[in-house]
Amino acid sequence: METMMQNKISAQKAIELEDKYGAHNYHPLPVVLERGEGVYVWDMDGKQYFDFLSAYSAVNQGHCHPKIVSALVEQAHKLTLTSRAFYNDSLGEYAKFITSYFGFDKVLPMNTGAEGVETALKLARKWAYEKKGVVENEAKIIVCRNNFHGRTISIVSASNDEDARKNFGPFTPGIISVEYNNAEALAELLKDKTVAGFLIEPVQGEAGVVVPEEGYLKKCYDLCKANNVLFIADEIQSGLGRTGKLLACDHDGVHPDILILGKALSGGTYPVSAVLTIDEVMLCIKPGQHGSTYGGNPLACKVSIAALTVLKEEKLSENSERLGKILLNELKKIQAENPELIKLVRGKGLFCAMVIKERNGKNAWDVCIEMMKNGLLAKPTHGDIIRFAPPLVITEEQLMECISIIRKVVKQF
Ligand code: IF1
Repeated sequence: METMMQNKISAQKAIELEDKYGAHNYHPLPVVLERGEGVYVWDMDGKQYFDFLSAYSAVNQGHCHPKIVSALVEQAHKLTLTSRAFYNDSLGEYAKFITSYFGFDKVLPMNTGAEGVETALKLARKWAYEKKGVVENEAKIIVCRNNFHGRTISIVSASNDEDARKNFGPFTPGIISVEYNNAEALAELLKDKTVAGFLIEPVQGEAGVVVPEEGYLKKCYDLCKANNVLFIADEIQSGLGRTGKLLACDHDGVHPDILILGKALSGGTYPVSAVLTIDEVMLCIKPGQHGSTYGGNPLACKVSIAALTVLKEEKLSENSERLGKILLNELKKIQAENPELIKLVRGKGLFCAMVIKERNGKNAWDVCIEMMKNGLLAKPTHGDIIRFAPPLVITEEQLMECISIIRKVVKQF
């Protein structure tokens, strides 16, 4: 009888198999994970790490949260997927739950974040033609420079990141970009009466946790209202407690016209996204005009209710706000102690980033490799930025342990 050890492939073998048979669309850190629980993950050799990426903020509730996993397992034994060709006993309950949780009339359930963004763009265009009176096929969407909204062709049509766009053309027309954190520039573009919507990440994630100035979101929202343009918030990464409030829009008291959620909407157990808006917008889509095989499936509904319930019951937004202040403060001290290596630090809640100055050929990747060796996993973005985003269940004691790891590693450079 083969023992566990005998039939467990090695970490190296796992990497080789992925390299040989999998697409090369990522360049992962050289660590092979096997288990996760709360703020911790373990590699195949049993080494424990703090997860400071949280699967790009999909596991805000911590890895394998017992309440979310048991909701998943319980429903998995009952009914996983009916398609929307028939009703199921979970979607109505979920729709009521999530719309009252965030304060919207209706929800359109999808699966990935990109599908949620695409759905929001289709809703905005349809609303522009059928409610705002824009001439068909003339509707425009304004997006922010350095945005990240997903990987579909229409979404990368809105990107100014060459890696995301190169050789994926031709691109979707009707998308114009505006400088982030510049309300005056937006005001100028909103003079165009064919604009349907303004799509924004309230805090830009991939760009390296770029936090706009206080009041910027409110100014943009007011400008959109004054010009009958939909304010569309992509809170797929910044939402669900990550920045210290339930939504990053809450820092400016903005209630978006269209809200897009994903990632932690399922606590990292299952792809779930959602688009929430008012009846005037949502009812522009009639039966047969939009959908998806898995959108609104019973499994997703139950998992999402559990994930949102955990968020509230365990006061994860409050924990993110309190510990985020400590994290940013400590990162600022580390920056002051190492000005030759660290250009700047920034963040909001447990959503922080450190911008590294390349020195003696060492860059953010090398810092992440050293942190990995010291038991903390983080990933560089755009070469010189390290994102620090632990699960929101982290305790102050665990956070202080992580800060000492970061301080120790930075000193080595
Ligand atoms: C990758 C980035 C983060 C997102 C926002 C929509 C989506 C994302 C604000 C699309 C997804 C993921 C995608 C993943 C890595 C990660 C990422 F580095 F790519 F940019 F988080 F910043 N809006 N972000 O952050 O959601 O379709 O992936 O469910 O593509 O490499 P998705």
